[in-house]
Amino acid sequence: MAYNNIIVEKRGKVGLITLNRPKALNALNSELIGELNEALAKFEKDDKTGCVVLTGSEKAFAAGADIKEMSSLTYIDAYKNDFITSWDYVSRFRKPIIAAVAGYALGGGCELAMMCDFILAADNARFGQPEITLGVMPGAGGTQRLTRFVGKSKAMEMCLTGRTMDAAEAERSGLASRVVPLDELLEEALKVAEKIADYSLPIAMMTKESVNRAYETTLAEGVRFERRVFHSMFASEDQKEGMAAFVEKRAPQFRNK
Ligand code: CO8
Repeated sequence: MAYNNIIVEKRGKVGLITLNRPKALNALNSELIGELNEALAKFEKDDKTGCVVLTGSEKAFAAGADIKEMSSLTYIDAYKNDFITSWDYVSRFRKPIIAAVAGYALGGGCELAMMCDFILAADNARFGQPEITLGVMPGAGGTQRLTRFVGKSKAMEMCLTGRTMDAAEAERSGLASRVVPLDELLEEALKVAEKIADYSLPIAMMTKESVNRAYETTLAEGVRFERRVFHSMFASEDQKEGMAAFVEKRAPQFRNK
């Protein structure tokens, strides 16, 4: 299906979603978010999709929520319609999803990238939460997720001053998993996604769920959760295949991928 604000493709077992509002530096408006959610829901249902890459253009992953759309919003409308709640579907997407970020990832763009499982950054990436310069603060998890990624001091400085972080600082402080040259970003993201998609999908999904639990509970509870899920993996044919393949010195052929 054709969308107005995103491009959706399949590359083997990898779903590729490209934010595509070039004239507005991929500013996130409600139509774009609706399309993104619909594309993700389709990939979630599609048995032949094992991982998704979310990317933007070389200049901007996304320069934030669409300020022009948001500027006349009233408190009552924001409250009644629970503004932004539908924007965080990415954080509830159950399959692995990688943000491949080049250029600006500001405000809602930075928040969207942080909702993904990890961020691969191009060397020209710039991350920031500049909402304070607009008389608001981050509203799609920025004050919470950025703090968990980079710690209180950096998150507080970024949210209070609106300063941006370059790719090297983002990698150093744990916001990006890795930095790659701009012209290799998409190729590298797709390569990593293919690798993930080649493993057992349910095992990858359980691994994601378990890592995410680290952000939502105590260490003891998280370790307990991990153990329960780990035990359940011994009921899967892919565990039998993965370990048999190791013992027999051959490549595993996972069935559930
Ligand atoms: N919203 C709407 N339009 C935008 C946005 C935006 N966030 N960012 C850029 N644009 C538009 C510009 O208005 C301009 O359009 P036009 O040509 O019609 O005037 C076009 O994109 C190109 O932008 P610039 O001419 O400004 O390009 P520059 O290269 O000079 O500057 C910048 C690039 C530095 C990125 C600059 O555009 C900028 O500062 N943008 C705004 C960044 C910002 O403040 N982002 C935070 C927005 S608030 C927010 O995200 C709240 C989060 C809420 C939750 C979101 C849920 C996911």
